[in-house]
Amino acid sequence: MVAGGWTINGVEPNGVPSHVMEWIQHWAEICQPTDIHIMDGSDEEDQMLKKMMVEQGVLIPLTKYQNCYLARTDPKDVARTEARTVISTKNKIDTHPVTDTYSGKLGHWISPEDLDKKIQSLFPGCMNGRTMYVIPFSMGPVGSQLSRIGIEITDSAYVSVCMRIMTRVGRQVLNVLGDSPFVKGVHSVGAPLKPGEHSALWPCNPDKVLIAHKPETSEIISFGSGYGGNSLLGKKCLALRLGSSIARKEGWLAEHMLISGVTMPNGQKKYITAAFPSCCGKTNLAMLQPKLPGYKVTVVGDDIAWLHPDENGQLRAINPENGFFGVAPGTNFQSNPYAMASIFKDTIFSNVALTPDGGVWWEGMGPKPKSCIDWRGKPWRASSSTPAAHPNSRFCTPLVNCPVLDPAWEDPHGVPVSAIFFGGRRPSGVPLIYQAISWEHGVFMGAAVKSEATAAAEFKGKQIMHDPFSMRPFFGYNFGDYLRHWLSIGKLLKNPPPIFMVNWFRRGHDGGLLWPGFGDNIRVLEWALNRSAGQLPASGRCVGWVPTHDGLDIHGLEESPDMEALLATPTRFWREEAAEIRQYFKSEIGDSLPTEMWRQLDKLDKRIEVFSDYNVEEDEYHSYEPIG
Ligand code: OXD
Ligand code: MN
Repeated sequence: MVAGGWTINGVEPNGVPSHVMEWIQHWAEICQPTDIHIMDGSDEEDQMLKKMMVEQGVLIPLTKYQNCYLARTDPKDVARTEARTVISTKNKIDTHPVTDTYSGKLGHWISPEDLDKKIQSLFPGCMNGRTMYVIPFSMGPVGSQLSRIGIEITDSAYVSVCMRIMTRVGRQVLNVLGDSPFVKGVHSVGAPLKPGEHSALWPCNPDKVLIAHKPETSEIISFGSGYGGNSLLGKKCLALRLGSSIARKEGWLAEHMLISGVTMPNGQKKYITAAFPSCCGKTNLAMLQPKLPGYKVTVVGDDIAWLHPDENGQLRAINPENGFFGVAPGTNFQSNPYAMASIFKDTIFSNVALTPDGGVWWEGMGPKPKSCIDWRGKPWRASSSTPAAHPNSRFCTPLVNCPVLDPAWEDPHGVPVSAIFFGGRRPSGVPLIYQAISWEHGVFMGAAVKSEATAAAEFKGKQIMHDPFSMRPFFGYNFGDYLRHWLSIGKLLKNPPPIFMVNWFRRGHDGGLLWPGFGDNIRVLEWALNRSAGQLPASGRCVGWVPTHDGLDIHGLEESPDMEALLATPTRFWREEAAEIRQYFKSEIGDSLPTEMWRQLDKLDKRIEVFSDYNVEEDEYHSYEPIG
């Protein structure tokens, strides 16, 4: 059948609401695809698309596993492109907190007029020679009051099959949508084909990448990149950037957080959420295998949490996603046995190495294979000096594969949250764990998060960057307003969950990590949950409440950790840290910063002086030499 001249799956698009059809037709006229395919989300469709991509050489079947495939991206299209990710609002101040000294770091603003001009220069004819896939998807359980419906148009079959893993895709979504509005996502790899021309295996247009968001009209426009964070529009674009803006208007929070259930030896179960910057171990913590007897951790989500205060003043969380888009390097049977148990079925790997037996390998997975094909498709040997897998290579796996998926993972009302964690990679100065003194102090701690840069975006090296709430690349609106919103949510909660900061990455004099991490992180969670229940004393320090030196259960650890070094709050470090935070607040957030945040910073300054005698002295700070 035809709509405006286009064949749609060769059939009548029954059941597609007319406002959706009009929108599809509008973009088809601009992008000029060869044909249109509206996804029904069925297994048959999935198999058909994968078969087609295998024939084209876009996907390589991994014969060692069940229904698993490998994709290799263009080497220029391997991570989120933060510098080309923009938010478009009528007024700049609604996107970015500082109006005079624009730095772009807390949201890149573009005017609607300039964005329209860019769209007009990029999209006409961009899908020539390609199929336009239309993907109706639900973020959150289909039909839940807390879920949101989006539709993504894309000319990438890879994006279509990955979206089917990461979100709930199909006709049932359109049935629930009816004639309601939806989030409109348009994506093109930006590589039109002339008649008779063959497509590159990974078409993209790195010089022209644009990832744009229009919170005022609920639209996402993505051009030139097929990399997941840029092209799977339900994830960062909808669930975080537009999501945070919708959440502000509606009185909830959209956060870059995992959600997990922790069952304690007494059988009590508590849910936690935790925000860490990209590539800092959210997936590992989300499905941690506890090294303390009697504990069990179950996962609701590993990347995004939508947090709603319910009518009783309890904070509740849903995971809007349906899959894991996890970082492969470093994942192994020790660091994350449950991820390893999840990913060798129904998974699409991107940019990992291919082993001779039709399997995959990455750095930190286990013993090196003698030889393999690296992520660029080139022969690789164990003696090679380049990595076999890209540091930001990924597995895209359905949540249902996870053996420790929480029974309430699809509860339409969400799970109750008992504690909130922030964290980052901090080689020195920041204790293994500390607890905020109040909700307001916790919001300040979130605002002051810093972390070493990782491979998830285009940054190079190990510089320590501010990443407030681990949301720096994902804020959909003015960061000062975001902080005000967090402060106001605290007032809606009857018992606001306690807020903690954790740092698994502190290093000792020799540059080695002081804490074993992974399954032993349960020892830290145990302390936090006992603190939440008011069952433990703690030591008041400049940063907040720190465990007493025997506060954490460290029995049974192979090597006794240096708890003194792990929990130290060196005065000189914290003086410099507080001064640097003040500078950051002033230059990056300026007048938008709520006065409560200045108050919290003044209090930190005071506590640093009051507690200055207490600390293990500065040698710990000075002796640290960054490694690598
Ligand atoms: C991700 C990221 O892919 O944060 O989750 O980059
Ligand atoms: Mn993430």
